[in-house]
Amino acid sequence: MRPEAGPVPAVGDAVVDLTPTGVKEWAIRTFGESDKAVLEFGVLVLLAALAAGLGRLALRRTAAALAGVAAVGAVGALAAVTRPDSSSPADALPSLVGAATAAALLHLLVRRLTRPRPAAAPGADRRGFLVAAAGVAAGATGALLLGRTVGSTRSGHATASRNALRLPRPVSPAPAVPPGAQLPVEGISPFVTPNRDFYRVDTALVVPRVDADTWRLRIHGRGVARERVLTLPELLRREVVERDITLACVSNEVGGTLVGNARWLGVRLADLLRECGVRPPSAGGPADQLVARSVDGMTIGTPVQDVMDGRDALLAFGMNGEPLPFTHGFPVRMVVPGLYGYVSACKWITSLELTTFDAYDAYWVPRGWAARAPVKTQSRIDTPRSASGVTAGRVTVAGVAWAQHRGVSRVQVRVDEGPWQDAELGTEAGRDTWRQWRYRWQAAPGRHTLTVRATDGTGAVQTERRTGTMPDGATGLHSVTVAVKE
Ligand SMILES: Nc1nc2c(c(=O)[nH]1)N[C@H]1C(S)=C(S)[C@@H](COP(=O)(O)O)O[C@H]1N2
Ligand SMILES: [Mo]
Repeated sequence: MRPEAGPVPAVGDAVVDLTPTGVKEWAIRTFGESDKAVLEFGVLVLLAALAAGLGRLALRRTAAALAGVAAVGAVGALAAVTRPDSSSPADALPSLVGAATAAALLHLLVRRLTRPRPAAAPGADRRGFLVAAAGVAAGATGALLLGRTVGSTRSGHATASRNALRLPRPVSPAPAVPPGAQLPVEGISPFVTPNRDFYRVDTALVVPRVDADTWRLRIHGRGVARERVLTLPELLRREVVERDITLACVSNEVGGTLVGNARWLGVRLADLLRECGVRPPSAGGPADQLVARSVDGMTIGTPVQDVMDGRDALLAFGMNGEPLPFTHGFPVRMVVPGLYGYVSACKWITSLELTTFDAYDAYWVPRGWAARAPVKTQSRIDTPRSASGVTAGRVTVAGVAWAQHRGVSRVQVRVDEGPWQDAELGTEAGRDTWRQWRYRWQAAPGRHTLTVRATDGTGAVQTERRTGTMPDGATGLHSVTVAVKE
């Protein structure tokens, strides 16, 4: 069975989809990247509590307890078959087989406890019960391990296809990162975020492991004169480009870490669309929204105009010199400079449909997020850290600022309520990436608050007005307070 069809991930995923956005935001804020582990643990705790309750009930009313087991199984089965990535009723099987097994075991265990005791061996039933229960636990563990082994041979195909992937050389390589883009400051975010440190945000409880050999991308919809279905080798044979692009999440709070910069390898999405006969709205094309779908049923809507306006909107298969990691969308994802991830960066992509914003709302839109969401100008102080202590004298304040596709033209720092002072900028690598900055501060003893703001390439200054992440990205200035010692 597909690992995603298991009752725990299926119910967990359904809970994610049904959870009100406010609660989801709270969970991301509170648990960060452990949010999924917390959710799975919650489902397991709930199941354990239900099992204990049904076990007690079974001693008095076995039929009612069996009905309870059936109900739990039905919830799992229903969740599994109604997931958007479920294509077969067989996805109900893990829950149904699990419930049937649970019912049989409950029956067996309860009988052990309630059978009239033979006078000769008082207490034997309790021992019998414990032996049977231990047997059940051992059997369940064995089944789990067997399932894991079978599951790993399945995902073995995906792993093998990723190991076998040889990334092509780009016809249009990214220019070398200018040496001055990386400032020699301890504690600053590196200009290129290593893959293992790159933030991850998605709704998938089980990371999709897609076999590159069977992967397909379908392009269809309004204004598509020539529909296409592409394989990975076909994509790799196209004109390959390499670009440095900073990706940011709309859920990133001011000063947050849901942003990263990588060197992406892929093909230009606009060229591909043009070959399919797609025209942007500005040239009279009938579709203004490009909806990307992923293997796990995510839908992400991007303005066709943005994809085709000449920016480096990519179908990417490489990230920092290696094939995309599974967690970042192997084998192929979208990356569009200047747009938040939830409206541009579909991972594990399988289809691209041309439609309109009027006709279709992508996944996050009915959940209260804006349908269109360009990245807002932001800046962050990486060092010194908030609530840290420094020694009076020269202190280097440094961090990153981003305003993808507009570029960062200026960064300023304010100490307490003082005047804005220009920071030194790292060399610009391009307007689609973040930019490092540093400010040499003559720190006087006491508690001080440092605040940063950026100006984008159009001359617009980052707004001071504080807004939350909902519906289209947080605004406001990042501050840190530090204690300066003599
Ligand atoms: N299939 C899929 N793609 C997705 C998402 C998702 O949940 N599922 N999340 C999006 C969001 S909200 C962001 S911010 C980026 C994050 O990409 P990363 O995890 O590689 O950093 O992926 C986008 N692509
Ligand atoms: Mo996001």
